[in-house]
Amino acid sequence: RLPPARGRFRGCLAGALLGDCLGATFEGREVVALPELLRFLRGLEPPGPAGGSGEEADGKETLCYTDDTAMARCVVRSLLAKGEFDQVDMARRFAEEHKKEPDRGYGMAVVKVFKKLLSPKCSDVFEPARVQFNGKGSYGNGGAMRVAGVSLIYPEVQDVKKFAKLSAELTHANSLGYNGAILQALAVHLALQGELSRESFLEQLIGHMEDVEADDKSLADARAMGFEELPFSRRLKKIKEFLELSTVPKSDVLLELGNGIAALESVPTAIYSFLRSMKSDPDIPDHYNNLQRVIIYCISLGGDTDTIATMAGAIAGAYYGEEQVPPCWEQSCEAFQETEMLANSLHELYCQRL
Ligand code: R7I
Ligand code: MG
Ligand code: MG
Ligand code: MG
Repeated sequence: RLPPARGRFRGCLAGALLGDCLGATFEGREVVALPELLRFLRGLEPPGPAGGSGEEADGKETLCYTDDTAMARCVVRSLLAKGEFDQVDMARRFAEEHKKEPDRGYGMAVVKVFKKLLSPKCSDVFEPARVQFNGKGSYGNGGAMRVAGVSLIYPEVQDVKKFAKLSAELTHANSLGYNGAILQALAVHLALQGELSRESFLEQLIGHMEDVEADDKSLADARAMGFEELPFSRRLKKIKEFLELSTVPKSDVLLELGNGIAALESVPTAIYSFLRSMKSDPDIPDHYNNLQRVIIYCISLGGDTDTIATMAGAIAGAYYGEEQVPPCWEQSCEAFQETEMLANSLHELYCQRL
């Protein structure tokens, strides 16, 4: 088996960073008007030959990354430092990162987990997550938003599933949270293999998730939350229906897939955004490439824009590679130079494991 090109690893981390930094500008807005979004994006580009006023690049504001990237980098750095998943090391990095920079926009509840993890009395790093929400565990998208690194170090799909779950369980003990992380990790894993059609991409995800969601805890958690059985698999099937239509109104996407802070209302939306953007979109100017189209579409949905765009950006970046990462977008992002080094090291470890 040949390893995927290094440019896919760089594309993945760069796409994730772009989604977070660009999406953060619009996070929590119910409606994002496309003309406003496109105007914002034009502001990141160097002025054209006609409009060069001389105050480009260095006069521009840096777009800060949020908790999504802060935690994604903890995952990556832990995997690189240990050479494999290490629950104690990863948990410590999450907690220390939050302590160092608490104002990155973290989820309201997860902060309690970080505080407990830093206590010397904490002997089981999974325990603080288990007691969240009266013992139900969080179903937020925090496990999924940061998981891409797992797919960039483990070539085997069983490992991707196993360690995506464990990395998520450090903060998200509800299966509706960690199953979202498994789904996102599987999407990055498949994207890394490259030229898959959207049909077979979805078929493979559905096959895996029907198996993942059939376990007792997943069935019980879905029931307890009042959801239908196999809720992620069901949304993947809805995506298949959407992709067969020539146009899908935004309102239908929001109704069926969502744009919320729950993993169930955001991971399938990110996957749909990636798959739909393989084809052009009459509302998005043609000079934007596929990766740009993915991020523009995610942000245009409103809601949890940084997180949906970072997840879709990771998938699209792995699929299209670094060639589609526009330098002017990337250079607008805080600490963008770090992605290249981290991605190169992940690629090296991935190749060693193959
Ligand atoms: O999932 P998490 O890390 O948050 C990630 C989100 C992303 O959008 C980031 O960009 C950032 O803005 O936050 O953090 P959690 O605090 O575990 O979950 C996020 C939110 O989901 C919680 O604050 C709750 O509002 C909600 N939530 C729940 N609400 C009720 N019952 C998660 N689980 C539950 C629950 O069981
Ligand atoms: Mg965020
Ligand atoms: Mg968010
Ligand atoms: Mg580059």
